[in-house]
Amino acid sequence: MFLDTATIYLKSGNGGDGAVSWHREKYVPAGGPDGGDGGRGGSVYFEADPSMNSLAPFRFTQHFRAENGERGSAKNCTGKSGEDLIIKVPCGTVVKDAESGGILADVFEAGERIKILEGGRGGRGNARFATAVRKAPAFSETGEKTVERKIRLELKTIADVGLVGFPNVGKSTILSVISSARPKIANYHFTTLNPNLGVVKFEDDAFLVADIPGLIEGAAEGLGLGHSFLRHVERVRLIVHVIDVSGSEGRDPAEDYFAIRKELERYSKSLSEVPEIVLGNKSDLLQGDLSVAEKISKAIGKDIILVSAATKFGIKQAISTIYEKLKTLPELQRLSFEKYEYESKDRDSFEIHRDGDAFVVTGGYIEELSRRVVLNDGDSFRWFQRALRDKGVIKALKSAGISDGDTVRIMDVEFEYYD
Ligand SMILES: Nc1nc2c(ncn2[C@@H]2O[C@H](COP(=O)(O)OP(=O)(O)OP(=O)(O)O)[C@@H](O)[C@H]2O)c(=O)[nH]1
Ligand SMILES: [Mg+2]
Repeated sequence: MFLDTATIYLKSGNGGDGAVSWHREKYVPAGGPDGGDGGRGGSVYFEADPSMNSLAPFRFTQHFRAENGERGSAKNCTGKSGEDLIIKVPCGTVVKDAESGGILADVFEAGERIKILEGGRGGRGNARFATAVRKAPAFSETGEKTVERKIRLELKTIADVGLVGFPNVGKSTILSVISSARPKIANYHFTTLNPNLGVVKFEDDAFLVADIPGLIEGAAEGLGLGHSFLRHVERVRLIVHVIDVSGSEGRDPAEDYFAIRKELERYSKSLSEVPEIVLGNKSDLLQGDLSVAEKISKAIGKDIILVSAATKFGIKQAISTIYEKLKTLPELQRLSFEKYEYESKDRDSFEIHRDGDAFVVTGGYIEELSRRVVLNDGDSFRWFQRALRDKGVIKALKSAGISDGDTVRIMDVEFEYYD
């Protein structure tokens, strides 16, 4: 099954906790603190894999977690870092935050690796909290916990040329004669159910062609195979619009042409501005009467390159025209977008507000502190008070009008304030 969108859940690894430990050696009583730091959590990356062409692997596997960092241990041993998680996706996968729709990455070039989620920081061991006055800190820091993110993947195929046109005009047949792709070909509508890619070799060069199926009038509103495949035309450099000049199905090729143009325009203005070449296929059925083709060309106001995928008439010429045209067009480019940033963790700010008589201190700085504080440990609590003073929290409380005996609430603890 072809799948060009997927929703998955990603989580980078938590940081490991710092350790509390004391140096022990025979004949050395009361050694100093030697608890090591926790290891870093693994990060999550996406890597563009040119051998993949759909997001099918994400149909059944939706939860991905990088490894957590391990806790630190005695003898100042830092915990092992969590292994990074590398998830392979096809080239052209656009990664979005599912909640906000913000774009995190366009995984574009084969082999390219992009970090999506950063692993959590490891907590510091008690050895790191020792100072000249506090020789035996009995507390350490917990590792940073990471948050699971809901992610949306959208494949926007990267190709130089997009083959568009009404069903049954011969797009897949053309792809099969110009490239080594072997798409299904049959005399009914919607034979092709998902975009096919083919590499066209020309001179010593090559270009990539995508057969975009299922466009009919109303596609932008969901008719036919709907507009979902227009996503794959979005970033082609050149549109090759195929019409059936023979009108073999009793249809008017000029009308079909305008119907498809309308869908492209409805989908997006930029898509309608992509340069276009028109191929008049099934010319073998005209039996030499080229006046029909001239009429169509006049009606649509564009030159038509006559071809027959069945007899291969005009095919070489068409390939070389496409190739020459591509040479004049800008290279394929990744999306230009402003990278969505997850709110970077605020580790620095605090605020004070009143709750009845109490002074309540909250904010990112306080949460960071809470990773380090074991409140029933006197030593840790003293360190905490010191940190509040250094940070200017005490000063801010004073400006907020605190006086001796008032209650301060920070995290889960309340204490009385005395200067
Ligand atoms: N006579 C003639 N028949 C052709 C030519 N090219 C394709 N056909 C026939 O037209 C029918 C449709 O061809 P496909 O290549 O499947 O058409 P398509 O545009 O890919 O169609 P969908 O996948 O349904 O959108 C098949 O029966 C082909 O054999 C041609 O140049 N001449
Ligand atoms: Mg087809």
